Amino acid sequence: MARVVLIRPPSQMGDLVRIVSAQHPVNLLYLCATLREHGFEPHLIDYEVDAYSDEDVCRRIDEIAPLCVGVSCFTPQILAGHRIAEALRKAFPSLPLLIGGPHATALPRATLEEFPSFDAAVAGEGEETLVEVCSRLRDGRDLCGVAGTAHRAGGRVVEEAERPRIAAYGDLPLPARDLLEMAKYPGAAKSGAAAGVYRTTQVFTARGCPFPCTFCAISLVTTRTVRFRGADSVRRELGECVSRYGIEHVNVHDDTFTVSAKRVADVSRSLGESGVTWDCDTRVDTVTEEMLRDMAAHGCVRVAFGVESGSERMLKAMKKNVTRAQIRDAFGWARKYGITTSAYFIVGGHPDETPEDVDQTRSLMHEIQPDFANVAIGTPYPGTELYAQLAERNLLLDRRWERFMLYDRLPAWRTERFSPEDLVRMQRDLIREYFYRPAYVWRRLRKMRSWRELPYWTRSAWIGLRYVLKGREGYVASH
Ligand code: B12
Ligand code: SF4
Repeated sequence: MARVVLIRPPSQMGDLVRIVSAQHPVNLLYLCATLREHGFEPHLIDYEVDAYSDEDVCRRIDEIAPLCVGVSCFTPQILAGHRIAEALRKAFPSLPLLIGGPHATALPRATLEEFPSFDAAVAGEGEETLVEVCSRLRDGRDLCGVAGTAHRAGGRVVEEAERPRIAAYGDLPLPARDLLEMAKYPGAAKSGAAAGVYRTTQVFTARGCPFPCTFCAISLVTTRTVRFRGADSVRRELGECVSRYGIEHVNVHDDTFTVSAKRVADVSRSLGESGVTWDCDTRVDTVTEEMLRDMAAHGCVRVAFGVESGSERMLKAMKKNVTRAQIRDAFGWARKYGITTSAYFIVGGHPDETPEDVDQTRSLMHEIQPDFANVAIGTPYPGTELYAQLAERNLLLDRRWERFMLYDRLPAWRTERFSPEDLVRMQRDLIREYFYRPAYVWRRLRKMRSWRELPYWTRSAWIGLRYVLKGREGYVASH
């Protein structure tokens, strides 16, 4: 049986990775399950949990002797991903090397032009494309005509037609969690949930988000058409997670979980019946008080809302199109039913943001008092409207992709009013002012679900403090 290796490169999150801990690479587990269903033997190498070295990857590939190797990269991981490809190219000159993920989706041709060790890029959802690519390679054929790819032919890069999204997404096999060494994932967290405490996995019950937020790269892969999985398939996955892997907590990873009220009721019930606690990400304008009450009754312990800004002018400009009143309501309702609240904020999410807009974000943050506030620097991921806006105004300073992080790097862009250093300083000031107050610390301690969480929160406070203090010196000089 032909073997195929998929690799997740090392995390680029530096110290902060110790706050969030490694999540299961569910995207790759879907690819592995689909390969298996089509007669291939998938192998997963995860350098978020294993220590990376060129020697290690070459040794493992030598042992497995695969038909091809695929590397999965977010934009800031692309250099780390290419380093892997370079090492493999040197050691195995004729081994086909593929790249996939959000960066290759946005820039399939440019990725191959910039990173010569890759033979082909897969754009968009990868399940069907990867099977077709591997079948061609197994049969000794080239990739001409394989929709959803860019590849090299006759010394040129050829970009094929887009592949339509997977219509029967609900029919995909369940993610191949059996390929994970579970002990290496001690219980992943999302912001505001303790890592390493509850055995956790991530479950998608739908793909796609219909909203047009200018800074968001999500719909590039999963599209703006929402596709829901059948309730049976979700129940089967939850059952397997609990009975086979002892999962206690689920991060529901749908792009906007509450996009359909009826659906939320069905899925919440399935989650509740499976006995896990769970959390989700969503928007403030797609929840109601009753919905949040029912979610809490079925084990939802945390909701993260994309708040983004306290300035309604910015919320419009970023096409988030929610109001401060909706934000206040959503946080009030969630709190009323005992749900831990997380809020995602952005500084520099639009090129015209002003210091006054940032002040409004600060005041809203202190007004709604989320249990956890996540402040990101608006990052122009390729393919987003934000990227196009900054490029058009000549505000992209360079393309050092490793800097395209929401945290911990000096941005490779600026906005009309803010330099890269300003963006870093404002981000860190907002974080410091919000978290490092006695009232917040006291509330955090009171809201712990178990004393087992204490070491996690202590570690987070320490890592967070180091992070904001680095900011006061300017920015992260090492990057
Ligand atoms: C879960 C998640 C994480 C997890 C890690 C998940 C993982 N698998 O490694 C955590 C929380 C750690 C994380 C961190 C970050 N994330 Co994140 N994350 C997500 C999230 C919510 C879901 C990922 C997912 O499973 N998607 C669903 C599947 C279907 O899509 P997919 O991942 O793109 O995979 C499909 C295809 O791309 C393709 N594919 C992927 N890899 C490969 C490889 C090969 C060989 C092939 C053939 C195909 C292929 O097939 C897959 C299945 O169809 C997405 C949002 C989203 N909905 O995608 C953001 C998202 C991927 N994250 C994003 C970002 C920016 C980050 C960070 C850089 C943020 C930061 N801190 O600065 C960090 C980077 C961390 C690092 N490792 O260095 C961006 C990526 C944009 C970009 N161009 O890079 C996204 C799209 C969200 C956004 N803000 O717009 N993330
Ligand atoms: S930020 Fe949230 S609501 Fe907006 S497009 Fe992305 S996933 Fe959808």
